[in-house]
Amino acid sequence: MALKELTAEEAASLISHGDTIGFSGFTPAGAAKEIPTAIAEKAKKEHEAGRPFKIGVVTGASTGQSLDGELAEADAVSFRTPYQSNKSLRQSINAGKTHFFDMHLSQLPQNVRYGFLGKFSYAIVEACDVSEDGHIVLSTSVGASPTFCQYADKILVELNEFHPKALRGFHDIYEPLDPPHRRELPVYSCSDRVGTETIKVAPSKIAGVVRTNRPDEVGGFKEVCPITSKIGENVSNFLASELRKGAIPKDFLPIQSGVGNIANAILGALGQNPDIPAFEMYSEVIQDSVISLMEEERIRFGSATSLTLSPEVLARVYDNLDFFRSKVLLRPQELSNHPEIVRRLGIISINTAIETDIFGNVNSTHVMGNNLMNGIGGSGDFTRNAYLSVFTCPSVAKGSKISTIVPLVSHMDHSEHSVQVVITEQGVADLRGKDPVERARLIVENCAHPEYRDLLRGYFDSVKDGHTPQTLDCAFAMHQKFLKTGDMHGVEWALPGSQA
Ligand code: 0RQ
Repeated sequence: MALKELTAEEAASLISHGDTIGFSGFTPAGAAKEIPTAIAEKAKKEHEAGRPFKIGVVTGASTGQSLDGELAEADAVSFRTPYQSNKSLRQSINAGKTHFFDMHLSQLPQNVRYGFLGKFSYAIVEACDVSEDGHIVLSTSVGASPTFCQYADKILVELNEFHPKALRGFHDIYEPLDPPHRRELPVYSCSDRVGTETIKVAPSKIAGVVRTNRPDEVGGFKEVCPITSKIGENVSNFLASELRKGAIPKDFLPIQSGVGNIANAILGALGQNPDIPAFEMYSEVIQDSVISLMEEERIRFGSATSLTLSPEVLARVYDNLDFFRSKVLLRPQELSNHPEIVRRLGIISINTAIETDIFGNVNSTHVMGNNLMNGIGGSGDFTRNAYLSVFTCPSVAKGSKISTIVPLVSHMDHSEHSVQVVITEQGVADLRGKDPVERARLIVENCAHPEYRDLLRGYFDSVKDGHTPQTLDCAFAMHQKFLKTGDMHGVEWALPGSQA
């Protein structure tokens, strides 16, 4: 049976108001592009004609402008999960026009299978190849696409000829059985292959194939700056000292590293540290610095769910696919982020915080308590289950008007029970085995910016009672000061014996 070829507009015409769609994409890598843009156009026409048109958008994680951006700008997203990083969509969410609920990325596929998110009418997935007998070869990410394809009523494939068909073999497609039949996930080392190269579906389920030739919409990374470089150096020196102490096995452990400029700088620093042996990655995302370190043989293997590479670096990979074939596996996010595997492999997790409080609670998702930034992503999957969990961030934000070290986080994603080490450009606070008072001292003295240290010392020094030196009256005074004046400096604690 030949698969039916459609234009993007024809594909979009199949989508109805109220549908929930599972789109491919984990970061802009491998995200559907052509059909979501056509759906956005359809939405605008429907709105002009006075008819409602909004869909539920479920993806692996963030996507590109053609998906989240176009749909949000067309006011076509009724609800969205599990992670986004698009400016227009963020505005729509923070304006209350799009319902967004956050979720640990490893849990999304099982929540779909369990029916927690309702019925999915279509899976819309980008592929580098699709066969008449229903084998779909994904492109630069796996994300939740295997689950979307199995669970949705119908599938639309974006066959993107920008990606070589020779990507076949880079994917390891596996879905666990659901409870009460679930068994252990058989990944015992980063490079264990446990599944298949393709997603296999009944050909009759494929409603159409739309041909495209478009690169992923991945932006480049900012150059490493003195702050991110110092954070990277602090992380790599800390891990090297743990290795010397024997707290990390001598062959080292797999690294999970967050996505973004700070994470890119940290990986670069780890790779350059001669005291750290060549290592493996078991992470969500393989980004630019990982590829360079593979070429330099500093990273031996990378398991992830996406190849989130700037265009130049992806070109390097495509020019040398045979070299990378033995070094990279792309798995469903259910496996790349699975707590069981993270705990088994002994992963060292390194993620970025928006703010950290003096006790080690971390906010990864909200600015000043109410505005969503991106979402928790995989940071919770890894942090809670890591061998060693590290959070990094610059000690100040917005030209030092904001201290990222605060008395109490304005939103909590990772509690003090999961966060073991906090690292800024100022230094390292190793919180293991420390009580709340010791934690507060370490974080303020080692991680806070010198401009804010006296202020923070004044906060906890004045509280004499209780296990945790916290004062509910003043816990958010720094945030409130910023919201009123645009600057956290100069808070005066309304506490007896306090110093500003
Ligand atoms: O704002 O964009 O206007 O300049 O937040 O901050 O310092 O550039 O760092 O790009 O790494 O993002 C936590 C958001 C950090 C990200 C977060 C402002 C700052 C800047 C970005 P501008 P930076 P990053 C999965 C890993 C959650 C998901 C996760 C994230 C912008 O890392 O989404 O961990 N993490 N996934 O100015 C106000 C503060 C601020 C602040 C920073 N306290 N208040 N604004 N900003 N701190 C695991 C994997 O395996 C991939």
